[in-house]
Amino acid sequence: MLGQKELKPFKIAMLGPTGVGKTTLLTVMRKQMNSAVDVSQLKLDTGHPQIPGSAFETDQLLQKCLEDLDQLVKSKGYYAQGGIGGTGEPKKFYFNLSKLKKNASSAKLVLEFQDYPGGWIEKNASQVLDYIKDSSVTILVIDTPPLIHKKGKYHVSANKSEIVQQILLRAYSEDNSNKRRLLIFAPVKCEKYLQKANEYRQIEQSIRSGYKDLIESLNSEEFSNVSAVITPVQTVGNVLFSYVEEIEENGKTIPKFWYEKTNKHELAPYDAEQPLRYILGFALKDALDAKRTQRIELVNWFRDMLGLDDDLKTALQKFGEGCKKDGGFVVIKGGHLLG
Ligand SMILES: Nc1nc2c(ncn2[C@@H]2O[C@H](COP(=O)(O)OP(=O)(O)OP(=O)(O)O)[C@@H](O)[C@H]2O)c(=O)[nH]1
Ligand SMILES: [Mg+2]
Repeated sequence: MLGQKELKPFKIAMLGPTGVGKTTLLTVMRKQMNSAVDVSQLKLDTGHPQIPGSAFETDQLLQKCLEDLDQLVKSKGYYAQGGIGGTGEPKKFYFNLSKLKKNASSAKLVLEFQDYPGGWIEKNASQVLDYIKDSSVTILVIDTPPLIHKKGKYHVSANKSEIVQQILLRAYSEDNSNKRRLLIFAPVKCEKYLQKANEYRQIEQSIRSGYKDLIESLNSEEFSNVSAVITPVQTVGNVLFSYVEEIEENGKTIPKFWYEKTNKHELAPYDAEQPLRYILGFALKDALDAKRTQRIELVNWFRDMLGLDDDLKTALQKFGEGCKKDGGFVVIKGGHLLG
């Protein structure tokens, strides 16, 4: 039924172990996009226009997550408790972008975010590899307090950084298509490190040391098709990392990270739409360059981009230009691949 006019989505894979905040990031990204897109005349809707029920499904899921997240900032007591539960099965979230003030049939760019249980990076790694190979963008979600606190004492265990680096390098080397890729390091739960001027530098330094092998490898000629950026996201706002309780159990130390609430009991994500700005800038640049250099076969969603009217292109471009470039935001490599 989809026939020739099938709208191929632009694919984005989430990456990170269980509990780092992948689903939360998707939830707040959607929440903040609404306010961010107005100025650039873009409209963000949920769902894939050609998959019946996908809008309802994405909406329902995000709404539930939003309610649960709300409870994290609104719960009684000094420390933040609760939040959303783990993802039990793989889920695709669809967002589509169109020009504001156009009818439903006007041009659209469809984004497909692949979410799944974080435990899969160990238990079902081949599936995770396939998701990454198949996507143009990977969002590596990083739990920031374990990355930074006590010089990253709990980084390897909380962020499973060794496994994650192996998976990424494998996926990128095994892919022979040479398509352009964007890797987004997304440190989340980083409110505490963005309160005082210059503390944010710790985030970049810690990522550069915590993912040293990966970043060094990506700098080789083999990966000239890969661009990498850091976009810190204050996922919930008003909840700050406080301290680590080290619980001894069967001779092992299990860390519990405690977060304290500010006196503002509201969900206030900050910069959650930034990854999306980078993604759209990258996607548009890829499509426009492919058109110029006739690399059409590399960009399978590109034919649909061709169908985008000039207004939508301009709106996307404008939105992409809103990418932050300092205050913790860093282009690690491949700046020329970004919009
Ligand atoms: N304090 C604090 N907690 C957060 C933040 N973001 C997420 N959480 C909580 O961390 C827990 C894990 O978040 P999820 O988004 O479910 O993590 P996930 O990566 O999707 O985990 P899996 O689905 O199991 O792979 C939830 O209880 C969230 O409410 C944050 O910014 N601050
Ligand atoms: Mg999840």
